[in-house]
Amino acid sequence: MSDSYTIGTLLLDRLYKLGLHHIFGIPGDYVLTLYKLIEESPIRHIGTTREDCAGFAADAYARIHGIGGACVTYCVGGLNMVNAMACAYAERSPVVLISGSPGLAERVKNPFLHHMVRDFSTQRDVFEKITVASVILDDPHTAEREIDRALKALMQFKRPIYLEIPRDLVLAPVQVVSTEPPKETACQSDPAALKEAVAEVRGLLSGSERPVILAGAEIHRFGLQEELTELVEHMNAPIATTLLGKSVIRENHPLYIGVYGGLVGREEILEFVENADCLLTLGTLLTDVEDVKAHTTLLAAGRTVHATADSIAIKHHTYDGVGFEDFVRALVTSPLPSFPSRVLPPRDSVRFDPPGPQAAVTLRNVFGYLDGLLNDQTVVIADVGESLFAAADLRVQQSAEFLSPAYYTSMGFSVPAALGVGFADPALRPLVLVGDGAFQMTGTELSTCIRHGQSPIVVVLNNHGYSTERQILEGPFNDIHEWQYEKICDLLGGGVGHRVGTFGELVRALKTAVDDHTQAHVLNVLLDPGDCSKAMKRVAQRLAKRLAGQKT
Ligand SMILES: Cc1ncc(C[n+]2csc(CCOP(=O)(O)OP(=O)(O)O)c2C)c(N)n1
Ligand SMILES: [Mg+2]
Repeated sequence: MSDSYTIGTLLLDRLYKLGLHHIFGIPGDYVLTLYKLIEESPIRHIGTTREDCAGFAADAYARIHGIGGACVTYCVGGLNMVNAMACAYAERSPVVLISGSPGLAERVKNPFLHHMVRDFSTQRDVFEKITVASVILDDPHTAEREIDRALKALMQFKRPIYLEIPRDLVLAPVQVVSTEPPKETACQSDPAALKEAVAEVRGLLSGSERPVILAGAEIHRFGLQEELTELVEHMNAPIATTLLGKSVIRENHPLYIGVYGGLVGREEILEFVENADCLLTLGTLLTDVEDVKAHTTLLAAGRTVHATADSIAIKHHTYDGVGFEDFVRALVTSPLPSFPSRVLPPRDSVRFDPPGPQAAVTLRNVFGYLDGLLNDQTVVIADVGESLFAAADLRVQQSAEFLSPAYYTSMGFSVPAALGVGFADPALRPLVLVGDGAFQMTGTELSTCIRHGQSPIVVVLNNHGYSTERQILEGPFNDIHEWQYEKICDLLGGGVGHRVGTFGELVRALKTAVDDHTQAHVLNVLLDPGDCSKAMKRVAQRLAKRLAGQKT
C-alpha cells in the first residue's frame, strides 16, 4: 500500500500490520467500495454463507491468531452479527467488526434509505453495548486517531470493536501522523503496588499446605500459557482449569488435574479443589457455569487470590494499578514457595473398554475412542450441549487446542469456528463436536470450508433433538426434524459423509477421516436419544439441586 492513505486504506493497512490476514463476511452495496479495497489489499476476504458465521469464524481466528475481523453491510448484515459479537465480548475475543453505512451526502437528500432501522446511529448504538469501542469514521481529520483508539482498546481488553464507515468516506484522503499501528501498551502497573501484591501472595502461600491453581481463558487471551506452566512447575502446585479455560495448560501435564466447574466438573476434582487451603485463580471468570464453591468458602477465610483482566483481588481487597499480565509475569519471576508433591485425583475418566464392532455407538465409546485420537495437531472445537459436556474430560495435548463458547454457550459456534481456525493456522486439524440441533443452525458453513479445500472432521452427535433441554424439561419442543447429515457432502459438492450406527463403523469412519488430510469428513453418529454422558448427568443433577434451592 502506498503512503497516501484514504480512510479505507488506512484502516486495512493498520489491520494487516496487526496480523489480520483474513477477513470474513458478506458484501452489500453500502460496503462495496471497501470490499474493492480489501480485494486490492494483502488481506484475503473469505465469503461466508451467513454473517453470524462470519462472526464466529472471526472469533475463532482471533482466539488462535490474536486478532480476527469481519466486514459486513449496514444493518441487515451488521445486526446479523450481534449474537456472534456478543459471544466474542463475553468470552474476550479480539474481533474487529467493520460495517459500511449510507453515505453522508445521500442521508441529506433522503432520510429513509434501505436497510435503515430507526435512525442512522441505531446500529452503532446496538454495538456500543457489546464492544469496547464503537466508532463511526465520518471525518478524515479524526479517522486515524479514532481507528487507533479503537485498536488500542481491542488489544488492551481483548474484546471486540465496531468500526463503521459511511460509503462516501471510504476513499476520503487522510493525512496520517504515523504509518505504524498503535503498540500494545507495555507494563503500566505501579511497580510498588505490583511488588506489594506479589509479596502478599507469597505470604499467603507460605502459610499454606494445599494450594491449588485454577486457571481460565484470560491466560490464553493474553498469551500467558508458558508463564502459567512455568509458575505451576515452579510451585509444584496442582492446577485445574475452568471449562472455558480448558487447555490453557497441556492436559497431559503431570500437575494438571482436570476441569473444575461447579456444574460440569468430576466429583473428585471438585473435592480436591474444595479441599485446598489456598486458591490462586488466574484469568478465571467466576460464572454460574463454573460455580467456584472453593472460592466462596476460602474467600471468607481470606485465603484467595483472584486475578483477572478486570481486577487483582487478594483476600478481601483489590489492588489498583496492577495489570493482569504484569501480575502473572511477576508471580513467575518472584521466588514463590515450592510445595511437596501430593497425590492427585485419578485422571482417566474417559478410559473405556472398546466394545465389539457390532455394538451400538454410544457417547461413552465415541468420546473414549476420540480421546485416543487427539494429537498435538488436533484442535477440538466443541459446540454447546453434549459436545461440550462430554468433551470436558477429553485430554487435550497442548495448550490452546480446545475452543468452545463454554460460557456464553451459543449454539452454532463450532462449524464456522472450524473455518476460522483453518485460516488462522492451517497446520491444525479441527475436530468439530456438534449436536444435531446446533448443526442445523450453522452446519451449512461447511460449504465455505469445502470451497477453500479445508479438511475439518465434523462429528454430528445425532440424538434426535435438544438433549440438554430434555434434561431440564422434556417436551415436543425439543424434537427436531431428522436430517441425513452425512448427505450434506453431496449437497455441498465435497467432503465425505459417514453414517455411523455401530462402534465398528465409528472406528472405520474416524480412521479414514484422520488418514485423509485432503478433504472434510462428516460423521452422522446415530445415538440413542436417551444416551447421556456422565458430565451431562452431573450438570443436570447440579442444576436441579440449584433450582430446588432457589424454590425454598
Ligand atoms: C443460539 C442458541 N439457541 C438456544 C440455546 C438453548 N439451548 C441450549 S442447549 C440446546 C440444545 C442443543 O441441542 P443439540 O445441539 O442437538 O445438542 P444436545 O443438547 O442434543 O447435545 C438449546 C436449544 C442456545 N444455547 N443457543
Ligand atoms: Mg441433539
